[in-house]
Amino acid sequence: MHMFSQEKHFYGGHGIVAAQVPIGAGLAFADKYLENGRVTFTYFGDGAANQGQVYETYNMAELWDLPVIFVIENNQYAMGTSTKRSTKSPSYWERGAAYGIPGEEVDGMDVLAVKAAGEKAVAHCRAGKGPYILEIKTYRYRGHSMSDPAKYRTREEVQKVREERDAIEHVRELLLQGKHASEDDLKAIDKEIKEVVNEAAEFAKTSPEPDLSELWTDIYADA
Ligand SMILES: Cc1ncc(C[n+]2csc(CCOP(=O)(O)OP(=O)(O)O)c2C)c(N)n1
Ligand SMILES: [Mg+2]
Repeated sequence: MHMFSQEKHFYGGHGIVAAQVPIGAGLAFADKYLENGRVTFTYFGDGAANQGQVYETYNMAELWDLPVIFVIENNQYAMGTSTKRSTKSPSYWERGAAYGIPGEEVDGMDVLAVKAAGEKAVAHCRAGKGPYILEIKTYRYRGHSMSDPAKYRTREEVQKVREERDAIEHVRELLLQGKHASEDDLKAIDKEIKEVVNEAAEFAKTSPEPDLSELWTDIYADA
């Protein structure tokens, strides 16, 4: 199940790993054509970054100077293996060089670094210079799904990242040290977020199942 909101220009996720990359470039193509000044962010993982369609997209995006930012969320793991076992070149953003697309590595655990890199990439696109790649270095705490025993790493590794590099803990420290917020303010935010999530979960659980006829909505087939 994926979220989608045309009104908010949020075009969802896709069940096919990396399929969102050419779709993101397509949206950027439309924006360029319509001259509306918009920039598209298209997000994908380290696993997805080894899919062929990513590189077909890079070629076209750079050829047509599309206003698209490719955000690689490198959390070090794909479905059941680590980047170390699956990937020859450890630096994903550098692959843009083959197509003339600039990019950089960003500390994904540092909110201010991510903000600054995002702004730089948007300015690049808005200046008509074409696509940009941001490789966001982060970490995946949980397995791929309920059935992932995560045998590809140790518990100690996960614990160490939680203790030393956690992104939320980092922003918490920045806010407290800079006196932008008190412990109580942060507790109130936590409480509010829990309420929003609980309400959304309750809404999903209590909503009626779609009618069976919906199975055919927006499905087309040639006989
Ligand atoms: C084309 C395709 N192959 C395989 C899968 C199964 N699959 C779902 S997620 C996933 C791994 C994705 O890893 P990554 O891109 O690193 O994303 P992460 O879950 O770490 O954010 C795979 C192989 C799929 N959905 N689509
Ligand atoms: Mg990953």
